[in-house]
Amino acid sequence: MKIYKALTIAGSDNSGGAGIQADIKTFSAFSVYGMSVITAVTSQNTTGVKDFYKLPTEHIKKQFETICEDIKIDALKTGMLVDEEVVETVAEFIKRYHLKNLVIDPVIKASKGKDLFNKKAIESYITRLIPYSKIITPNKIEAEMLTGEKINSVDDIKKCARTLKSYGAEIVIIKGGHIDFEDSVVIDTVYINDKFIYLKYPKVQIKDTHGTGCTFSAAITANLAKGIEPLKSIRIARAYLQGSLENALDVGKGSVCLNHSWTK
Ligand code: PXL
Repeated sequence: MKIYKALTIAGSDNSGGAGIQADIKTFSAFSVYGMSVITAVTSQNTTGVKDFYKLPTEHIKKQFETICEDIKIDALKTGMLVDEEVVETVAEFIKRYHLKNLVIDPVIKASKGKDLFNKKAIESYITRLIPYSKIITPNKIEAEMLTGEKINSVDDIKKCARTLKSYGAEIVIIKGGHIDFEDSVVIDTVYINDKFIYLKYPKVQIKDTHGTGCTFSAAITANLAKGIEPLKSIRIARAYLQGSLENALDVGKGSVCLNHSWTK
């Protein structure tokens, strides 16, 4: 049996809802062998992020190098990259090892009390990393921060997607979770081959959650790793995310956690 291998470069969420932990659980749900390069370690639970510690860039490089020297990576994704040094490190490794199938989840927003990103890194994303990406998956805020544009209408979303594509991304997905088209649905906009495709799902009425962006991008990455074509990978990933939201788990006192194993 062929083993498909995927790598996540992201932060650790010790409470298991987002970041590295969500990514690895998702890779496993698709029977893809998961690996990690940890950029930072957060201290958090379902009520919020209390603190985070960035690992020294040299150590992040060593994690990356040891994997690349040994194992063929079929697809990879990025999450919380913290600062421009890490963004540039990822770009260097992608170039050096000719890595393919990069999914960028540009985790930029400040999350419950702690900034997960340094604004200087935005420029590095645009000039160094996005040119290597197959798919980029920003939410509204991230798309606005990366483009300097505002999203208030469907036309704004299209304009923003075109700008992100002009940075070198092959496929752009602007997630609809923070955009209110209609009360009862979430619409993700996929810009692919100069066409706009809309993925429409009923809004799941649950308490606050986190890790949805990590899970969605990890599911896309897992399917790309298996050699599934991008649009199909995106559709499979979105259906999987919906199931993990509909079967969410009340693990702690705060936000609910996605159920990564709901398909089993
Ligand atoms: O969902 C964004 C995110 C990504 N990565 C880590 C996080 C969070 C949000 O809290 O903690 C490690």
